[in-house]
Amino acid sequence: MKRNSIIFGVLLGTVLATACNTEEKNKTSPPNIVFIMSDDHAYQAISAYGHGLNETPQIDRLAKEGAIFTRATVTNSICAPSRAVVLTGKHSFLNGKVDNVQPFDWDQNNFAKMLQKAGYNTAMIGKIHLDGLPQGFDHSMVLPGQGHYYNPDFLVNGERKQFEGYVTELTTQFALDWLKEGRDKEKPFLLIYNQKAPHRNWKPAPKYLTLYDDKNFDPPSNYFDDLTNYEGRGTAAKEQEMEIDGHARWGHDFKFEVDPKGDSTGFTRELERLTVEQRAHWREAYNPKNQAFLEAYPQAEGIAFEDKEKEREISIWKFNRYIKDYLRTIKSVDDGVGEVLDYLEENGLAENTIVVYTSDQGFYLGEHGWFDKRFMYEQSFRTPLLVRYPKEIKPGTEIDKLVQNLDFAPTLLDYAGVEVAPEMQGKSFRSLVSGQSDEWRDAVYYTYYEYPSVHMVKRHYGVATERYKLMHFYYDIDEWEMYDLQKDPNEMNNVYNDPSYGEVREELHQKLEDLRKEYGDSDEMNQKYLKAYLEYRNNQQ
Ligand code: SGN
Ligand code: CA
Repeated sequence: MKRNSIIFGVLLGTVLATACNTEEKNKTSPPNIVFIMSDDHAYQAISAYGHGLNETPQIDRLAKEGAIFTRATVTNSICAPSRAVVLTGKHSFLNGKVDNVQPFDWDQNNFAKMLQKAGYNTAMIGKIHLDGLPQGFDHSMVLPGQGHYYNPDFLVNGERKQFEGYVTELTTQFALDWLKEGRDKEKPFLLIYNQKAPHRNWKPAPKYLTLYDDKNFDPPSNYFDDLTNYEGRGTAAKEQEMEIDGHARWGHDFKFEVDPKGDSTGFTRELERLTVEQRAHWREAYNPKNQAFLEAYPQAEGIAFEDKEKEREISIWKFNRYIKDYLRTIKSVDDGVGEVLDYLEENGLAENTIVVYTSDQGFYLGEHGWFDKRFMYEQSFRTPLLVRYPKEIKPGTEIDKLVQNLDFAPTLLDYAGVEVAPEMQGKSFRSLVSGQSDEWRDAVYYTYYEYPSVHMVKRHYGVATERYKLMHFYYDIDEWEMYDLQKDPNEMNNVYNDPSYGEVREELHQKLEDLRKEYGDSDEMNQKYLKAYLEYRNNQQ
């Protein structure tokens, strides 16, 4: 009897101690992280940013319940390099992935590896665009390269498998599967959940093929920038190849199987990837719209228009086809965010989970007449950023400081209580966003390398402060541009040679030099990467 009660007492003690420990663990346990990155999602197309273009009620939940960053930027506005910066916390010229073309070295350190070592269960689902098996993840299910919108292949821990369905919905489903059944529930988790959408060529989900059909979108005020040949800017703006009315294609981009001249566009071949039902459904949605256009504008291509008004109408029609498809793909991204947030809430995980929503860079939605990105001009330099963490971030927080994707790794490590690696160049914005500190950098550094290449955006680097921007375009030109964002938010007027900006210009030159020194960049570094790029491309051909 006595022995039994002693055993009982010991057992009870153990149970109580465990209960207390669990409670203790909950209070101090490291936060879970859901890091959501879409591809080419412009801040203009998130309703929380207030541009009135579309509604993204699910993404907006993060802004309402957490923080929205109004001047978050990237260090290099292109896909794979941006992802490399996010993972490594180092500028492109140090992590080596300066363009989409040359390989990424997965053997270097990244924040997922560090969290994994610190006891996190980690997964990467969706688009990553960095070749090789992702390192730092207990589970990975990624698209090879750009991936496909319809019936995509995924590399499931390195093994290629095709799945029937729509990529955005599948990516969400795989992320939820891992949250529900795949992860180790004894450990804190890091889920990187990356959508391919709204990347070119903007193929919407079956259920959204006719969304916005009854709407008309007005293009931005500088949509017809090309008509003045980019007056007030330099050669780089003039010589890009990313105009909606000029470089976007009837087939691939505007989804015509036969162009206005009656030629086949090659889009029929793209549709072969769809199942018979998907294809029939697709044609049911697009054929009538395309037919209506061809009837209204039988001479839309090949014949020079005498009628300026008609030309303008066609250009605006193209903008509408582009923006509607782009926004349709975002609708599915937004739905997915809602499903993941619901899962966290319904399972008691919302309180202790940091949710980040961002994009690999911004995008032009007709500003300057463009689609695509790459330039240090505002719309592609900036990226959306929303962060929810109820334990530390007050609902409705707005941050206008110059944070960058370079800061993501240090910030997430900081939240997780893991010491930031010394080689990381970003800065944790944890105390900034919690309101504990207001201290922040006053300038950020930018680099872009992928030229000559698709869209022909020239190599450049630059510095941005809250008000000004200074850029240097080099290689086949040698031109400086400078903008006063307060007076000229659309960046239409290069003031580099305006004498009244002489003093500001010198200050910006100094800042640029300081930042290049601080981060370890130089003209020699640019030459090294230029040489490697040209050699790599020669060897590929
Ligand atoms: C593809 C796109 C380009 C885009 C690059 C880079 N063309 O080449 O428009 O700029 O990817 O995009 S497409 O015909 O394939 O759609 S990135 O997001 O991967 O950097
Ligand atoms: Ca991208």
